Amino acid sequence: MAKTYILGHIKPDTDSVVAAMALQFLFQQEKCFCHPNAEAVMADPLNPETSFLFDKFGLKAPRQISAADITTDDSIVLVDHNEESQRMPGINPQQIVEIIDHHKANLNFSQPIYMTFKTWGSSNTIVYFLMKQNNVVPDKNLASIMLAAILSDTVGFKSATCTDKDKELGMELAKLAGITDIDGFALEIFKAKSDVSSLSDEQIIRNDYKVFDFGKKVFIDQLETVEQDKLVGEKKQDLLKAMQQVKEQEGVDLLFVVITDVLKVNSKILIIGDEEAKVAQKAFGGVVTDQIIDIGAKMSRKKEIAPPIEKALKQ
Ligand SMILES: [Mn+2]
Repeated sequence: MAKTYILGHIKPDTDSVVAAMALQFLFQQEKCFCHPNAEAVMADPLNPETSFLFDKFGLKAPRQISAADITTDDSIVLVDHNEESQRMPGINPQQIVEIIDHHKANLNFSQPIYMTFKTWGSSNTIVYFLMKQNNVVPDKNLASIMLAAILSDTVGFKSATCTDKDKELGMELAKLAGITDIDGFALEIFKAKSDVSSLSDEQIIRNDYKVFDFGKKVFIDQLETVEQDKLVGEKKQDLLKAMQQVKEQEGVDLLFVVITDVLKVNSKILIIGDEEAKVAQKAFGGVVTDQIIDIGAKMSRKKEIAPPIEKALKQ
């Protein structure tokens, strides 16, 4: 029997993996989606945060597959991504029948498909919304990790991408999960995410980076952590050295490393050169001191950090 594979993006985060599992649950409960033989799968292994959550709730991770495992009769549902650069390499776009996502769309398909796009903070908010529309209720463990995924993607309901819908539906999931101490749960997730003890200095610089083309090539890495003091303190010199190496390896014009403290709701940027200092001061105001600039409560690279840098470069 032909299968429907539900796939999150490559190098999946908690939102991606859990949304695929939640969709599998929904498709199995509700026949109107016409995916009777659906399976959540993933392209790469779990990250440390997601592993922590699966251990905590005793859940099994989806199977890891490659495009070669998908036969020509099978269908594909994408969740938490849509662009080709984010998809499992080698999958045939003609087999994609449906997309559920909260990112900017960049699509050009030759066939009509089902699409559910919302500008909410987490794909799991969208999947739970679809569950509610169809009177499907997730079990306690699934509700727990769906809440975890929303808290992870919205930095505990605090990021600029978080909407009222994320809070409203997140609170409903908390009730189903029997979780009352939401801040405590969020802190546990942040600690799992920000455990940098196993990462090398270069891995920290490459932890979560994007290279933007703002006329100049700008590398922006972001680390969400509860240990900001340590990273901009005792680890600063080592990180600055690694930044210089990565800058040369990548051949970028500017390189920034943003250390975001998710509890204090504060970001500090490590500054390696005069050019970076000039651009950062123009973009955020304030002054670079000892190769650090404090940019206050800005936490979203997409909405609050990359746009001012782009603007400063174009002035
Ligand atoms: Mn997401």
